[in-house]
Amino acid sequence: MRDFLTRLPKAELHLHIEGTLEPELMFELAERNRVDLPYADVEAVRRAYDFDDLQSFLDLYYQGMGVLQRREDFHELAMRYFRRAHAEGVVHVDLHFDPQAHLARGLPLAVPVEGLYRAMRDAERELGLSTGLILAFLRDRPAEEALEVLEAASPYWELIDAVGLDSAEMDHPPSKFAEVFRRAKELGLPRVAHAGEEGPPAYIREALDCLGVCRIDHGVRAIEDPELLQRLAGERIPLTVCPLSNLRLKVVKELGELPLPQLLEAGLTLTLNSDDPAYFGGGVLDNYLACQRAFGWDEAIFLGLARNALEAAFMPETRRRDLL
Ligand code: ES4
Ligand code: ZN
Repeated sequence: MRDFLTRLPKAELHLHIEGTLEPELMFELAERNRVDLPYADVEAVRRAYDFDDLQSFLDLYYQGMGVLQRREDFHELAMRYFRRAHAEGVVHVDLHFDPQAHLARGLPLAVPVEGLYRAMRDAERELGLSTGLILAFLRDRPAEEALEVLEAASPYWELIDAVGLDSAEMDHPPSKFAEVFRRAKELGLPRVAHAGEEGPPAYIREALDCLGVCRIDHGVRAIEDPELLQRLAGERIPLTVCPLSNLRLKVVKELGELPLPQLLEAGLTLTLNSDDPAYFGGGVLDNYLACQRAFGWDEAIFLGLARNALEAAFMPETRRRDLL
């Protein structure tokens, strides 16, 4: 099964590039950029990755990315991830990045965007990997700031494949960002949003109704709302679920508690993704393997999940035809 799942052409649709920062690179960049880290060594960093919930993870995630200072740092971060993903049989990645987290540290927008974009082109040329770029807004910051970032990104609108919504979900409903997402729609940008990870099913409805999203990131709490399940199935809205993330952030105590078999039974379009692989102990393949162990799924189910991801990915139709 491991061989089959490795060879299966997979697309990753839910990945935060800043969440691919492994402790080894964190230390290298801290030294190179003279940034102080509150850890003695790589093992101490790994020991700190014991999270109670989403917020306790986000605190370390925003702190860790402080070592990313130059275009080259973002390029190296992304290339290391792309090489790893390629070796696991990943053929396409839609990556989120968090511009506000970098702007708040005093970096110009050009630093993350140009570093990441160059890595995306290099990965295409060197690895044959296609990629899509998702500019994510931080939902625990003001909506006005998100709108300013979207406008400030005008030199890069052509390079961006979609906008997204991430960070702390509770008390930051999607409706808060209705105006920002209206503007993104006006610019012709597809929209996605995290919803129903820690937040209630009502947030998934809002993401659909107020933001016009074409995919829901996470969405596992849809299981609590039968009417919503029917709608997600009927409109074929893909959910980008991240099993190891849900486990490490204590959304569930064991993988087997995740309602993935029930969501499939209800006819939903699921995809399997890694979210923040450096922090949650695994990449895409590990997430596939963990589901195999937890749910005993056969090859046909995994073929269907991988196909769902290729169908929902932000990639040129010519590329999709080649892959499907
Ligand atoms: C995230 Cl797991 C998760 N949820 C929400 N926002 C995020 N940003 C990075 N990882
Ligand atoms: Zn996420």
